[in-house]
Amino acid sequence: MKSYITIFILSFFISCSSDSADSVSIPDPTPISKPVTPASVVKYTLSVTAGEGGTVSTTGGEYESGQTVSVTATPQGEYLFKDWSDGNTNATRTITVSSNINLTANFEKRKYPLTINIEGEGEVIEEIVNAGRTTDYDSGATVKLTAVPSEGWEFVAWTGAIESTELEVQLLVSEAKEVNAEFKKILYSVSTNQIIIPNSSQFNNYNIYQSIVNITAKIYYSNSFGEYFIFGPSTSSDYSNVDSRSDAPPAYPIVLKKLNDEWVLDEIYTDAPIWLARNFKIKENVLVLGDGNELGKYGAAWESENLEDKFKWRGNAYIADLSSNKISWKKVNDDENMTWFHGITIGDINGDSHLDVGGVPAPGIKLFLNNETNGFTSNDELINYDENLNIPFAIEFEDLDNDKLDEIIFASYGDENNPVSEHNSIQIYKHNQTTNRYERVFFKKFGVGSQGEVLGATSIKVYDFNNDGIKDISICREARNNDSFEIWIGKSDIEYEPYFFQNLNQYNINIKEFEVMDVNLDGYLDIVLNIFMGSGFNTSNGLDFNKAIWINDGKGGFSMYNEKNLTVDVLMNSYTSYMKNGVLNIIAPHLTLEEINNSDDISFRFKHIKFHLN
Ligand SMILES: [Ca+2]
Ligand SMILES: [Ca+2]
Ligand SMILES: [Ca+2]
Ligand SMILES: [Ca+2]
Repeated sequence: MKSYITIFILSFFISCSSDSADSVSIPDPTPISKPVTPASVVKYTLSVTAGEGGTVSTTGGEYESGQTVSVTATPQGEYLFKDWSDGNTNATRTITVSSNINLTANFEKRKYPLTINIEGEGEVIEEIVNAGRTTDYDSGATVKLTAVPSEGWEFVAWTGAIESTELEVQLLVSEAKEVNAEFKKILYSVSTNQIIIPNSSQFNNYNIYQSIVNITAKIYYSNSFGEYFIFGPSTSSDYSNVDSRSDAPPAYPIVLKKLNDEWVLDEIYTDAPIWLARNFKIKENVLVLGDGNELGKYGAAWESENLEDKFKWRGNAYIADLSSNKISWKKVNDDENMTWFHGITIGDINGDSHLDVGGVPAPGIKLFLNNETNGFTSNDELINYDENLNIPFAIEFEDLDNDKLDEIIFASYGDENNPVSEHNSIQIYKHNQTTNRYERVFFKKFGVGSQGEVLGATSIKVYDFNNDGIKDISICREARNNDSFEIWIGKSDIEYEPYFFQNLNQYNINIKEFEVMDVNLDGYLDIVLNIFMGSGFNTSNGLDFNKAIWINDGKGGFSMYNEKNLTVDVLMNSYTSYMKNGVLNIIAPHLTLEEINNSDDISFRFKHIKFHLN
């Protein structure tokens, strides 16, 4: 700053004296009355200094006005001459001394280009760690490079002037250098966190264990309070052959919550006791969960000659309000109407906008109308069902024709002893204004059953799989060793054509239902199977999630995801899937029976895999 002031005074002075170039005109500060003295030689001081990184040929001295002085600035080492403090950029210059002058020669470090090439999606942050100013011969700056992958990408390596796989590296810039930062798309990531369930006399630890590891009714949901996961209740296998359910303590829904990116125990709800939760449905923040337990000493009582035996498999259905930070549960049925709720659904079948509940298969088709304040009323008469037909095993309420009233969709389990049964069929019932009952309006067989084994329907899910605005129907089926799923494409007026069938036996996997979501973000809904066993899934290299993910071709046909190998070396007992922020999430517990006893806390691992498939 000081040098600029000097310059300013100098130029002001020159402009004032431009009309008398042969003499120096100095404003006389002395009073006029003072005697005039003879003119003496005027001297000025020239001061020349060198900034960091160089020298100057002279440091200056006292000069008579008008005298000229030549000065040269010389850089040293890795420095270059930049300029003089008065803005002059000539390293050697001639100065005419006509006032006091202070001049500094400025030098700067020689600059080498550092070229950074980025492959993939991410950025590189450059920071100077050490400008290298302590010695004359320091040849450059040390630069810290930090690789920052974009969301969904990961850093691979530095190549070029530096070879490293570390995110942070340091590089000495002593010559022109080129560095490449390579990022690649994340295919998947796995995280694990430990969850503790404190020991309590309220709960049976073996029931908790069974609830955690059982494959069915694993429910993810989110609301404005966060993300939650429910372990649908399941009782210990110790109770599989009890005389009655009263000899088997029920299990309870265990709810986890995601806090700061970690799953933690939120609550165990004792007001929804269930022996084995099988199917569920969430609609408008309301969950319906049905007890599909198969407890009883008759074992596979479904095949018993005695009709009463199969009816022993009964339990309760609950609806749950999922809109809050805590769940409130409401029992749907009374004790008279306990049902083997293998299939369960929720929807509005009487047009009052309150969500009603349907359950199958035993005993028969159960319909519960929601009176809101007074709870539910059993009303099986609302449907005109021919009891000579097979009892449906899977049920769904969905408004297929957009008239604001749900249709009732069934798929039966089939009957190996009855060749004219409704094997691999679907049937649809629509409310009839005249009879004021649900009457059958559609029935068709897929025809696959004729290939041999009877395929039993275990779930029905309605989505528009070919994006034509008409809802389509997907069915999950099971058989002894032949699970499958199929797609029925909707035509207008509640007419369905069997379109796609996938037998899973050839892949050596067994499934319990599936979730529907667009995993590759192409706008078409895909299917993620809930695989629970099979050498095709549990391979020596890990769990083969390719076999779980089936990609929609846009028409409602599906093929196994094969773009990349999704085998993940991870241990888990069961899992569920959901999409969040364009990423396929698989969440699953890992716990072994050896880790359980009835008197200690339960500590288990909760796994979270994120697949980036688009
Ligand atoms: Ca209703
Ligand atoms: Ca309708
Ligand atoms: Ca459609
Ligand atoms: Ca898709």
